Amino acid sequence: MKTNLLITAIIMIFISSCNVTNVTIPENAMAIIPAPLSMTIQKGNFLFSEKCRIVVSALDDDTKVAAETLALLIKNPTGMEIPVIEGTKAGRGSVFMTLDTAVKNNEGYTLRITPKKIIVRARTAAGLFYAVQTIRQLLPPDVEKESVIEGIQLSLPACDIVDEPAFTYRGMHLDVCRHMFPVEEIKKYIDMLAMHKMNTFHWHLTDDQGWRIEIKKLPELTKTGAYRKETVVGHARNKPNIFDGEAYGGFYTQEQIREIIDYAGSKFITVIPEIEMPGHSLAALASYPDIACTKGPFEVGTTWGVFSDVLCAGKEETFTFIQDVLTEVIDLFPGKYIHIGGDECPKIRWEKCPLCQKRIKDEGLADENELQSYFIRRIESFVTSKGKKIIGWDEILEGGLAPEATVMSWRGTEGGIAAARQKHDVIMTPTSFAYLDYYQTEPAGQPLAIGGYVPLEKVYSFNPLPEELTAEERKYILGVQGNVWTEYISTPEYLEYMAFPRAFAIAETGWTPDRLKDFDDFLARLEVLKTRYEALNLNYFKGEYRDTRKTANP
Ligand code: TNX
Repeated sequence: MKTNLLITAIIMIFISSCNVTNVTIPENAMAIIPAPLSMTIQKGNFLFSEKCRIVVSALDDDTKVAAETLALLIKNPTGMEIPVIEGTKAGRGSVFMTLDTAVKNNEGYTLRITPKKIIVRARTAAGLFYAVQTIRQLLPPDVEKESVIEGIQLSLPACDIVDEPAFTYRGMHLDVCRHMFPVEEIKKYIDMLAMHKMNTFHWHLTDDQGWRIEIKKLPELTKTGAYRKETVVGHARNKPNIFDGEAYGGFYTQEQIREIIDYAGSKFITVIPEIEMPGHSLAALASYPDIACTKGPFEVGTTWGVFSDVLCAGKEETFTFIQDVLTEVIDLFPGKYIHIGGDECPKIRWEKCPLCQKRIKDEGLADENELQSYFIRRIESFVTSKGKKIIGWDEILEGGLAPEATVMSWRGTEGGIAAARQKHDVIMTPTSFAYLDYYQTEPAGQPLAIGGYVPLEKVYSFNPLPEELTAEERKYILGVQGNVWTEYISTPEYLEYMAFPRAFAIAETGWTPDRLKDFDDFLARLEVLKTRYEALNLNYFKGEYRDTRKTANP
């Protein structure tokens, strides 16, 4: 089997486009991303046949989802309907999925494939689902096509895999405010996360340039706040700005949002909604100007950047407004986190606003930074009262952290280090490794992007555990996330081009322990998986994956 994989890998490289980075295939190249903890190849193959049953030790809603995911993978190309049954017994050629507390990691699994049967053990249904994703990557790419292929035989190499994630949080973010994407595209994005064992989709739903979530109590948010009159053309830093003169906008209804949450849930992915405050709020101010410090009127943003008009921290109406929004958001999203933004909030309106200044005085706050902390703390206590937790960008450290807040470290890892030292949970998402809106290769010849340079190799090289932290402090690092801001990403095709394969490197960073990561090996596995991405019609980037600037200036 080793030789077969090796040959497949070599053939794949041979037929792939000439633009591809040169890689040598290591002997053990089983093309699984993220790489499993351990894997031993055994003799022979397992063949899926009509006799196959998927036998689950305890059939509840979640284990059923995991088992049916496998049944569907087999059904798509073969047309065979493999029954999912509860129990412990079945004939030769069956798959046994067992919930087993001997597997210590909540998302871990063991997978034994022999010529006679497949045995999957996991502590939870999520672990069973991840084992299915491993099986998926070992099956031929034809399983992705959703159409029956005459005479196809689905076989798997006999092997033993023991696997578990290094981190509990493995996420991808998507900004739908600067540009929106159809529900179907968001599902495709979620599919790619699930296939690579990620468990979180961070959905950035409100910003200056558009409010994208229906809030029934506040209809102006989607009537006014969801539309901008035009959009800047080219890079926003090219002054004077030129505009396209075309209205842009839209929003997701609560029904569509539920559809996406359920879809993600069926792939063991939690959706974290982000509602930005107190900055990045022009769309809200355009809808409800009374929650600003000054009179307005305000317009939904038409260019990119940071705007001076923000939510007023002095007015009680502001807090009523946010609580009304969050009440509906909390009802919709079943996960434990609500992301409240907190980034890039200029303080110049607050400095001049009598109500904000009164608040500073009344609350005994030192300055506007502490006013921002007051704001976030108040929101946190509301969110906590509803049984949820907040996440905020690292600016929420300035002026003091809210007691239970989780910090998303984006301006480098410093914010994350400071938060972990204060015993707060941290998610690492630093610009220089995890901003997938930045160029992934030399900008010349590339479609317009925001700037920067974050090639695949750079993304892959990230270690979320900072050396500066003690072992005790490192426990607060929950994991890693890639961010896709969409100022310059306006189509599904371009979204896929920017996000993939860099998101797969994020997935491996979240799953595979740092000591087992190897970029050349990752590239070799990526080459093999490319036929699968082709079958899925994924417009992933196919250019230079290495960090050539690093090579140029060692
Ligand atoms: C900074 S990251 C922002 C976003 C921009 C992004 C562009 C963060 C918390 N704020 O509003 O879209 O840079 O890379």
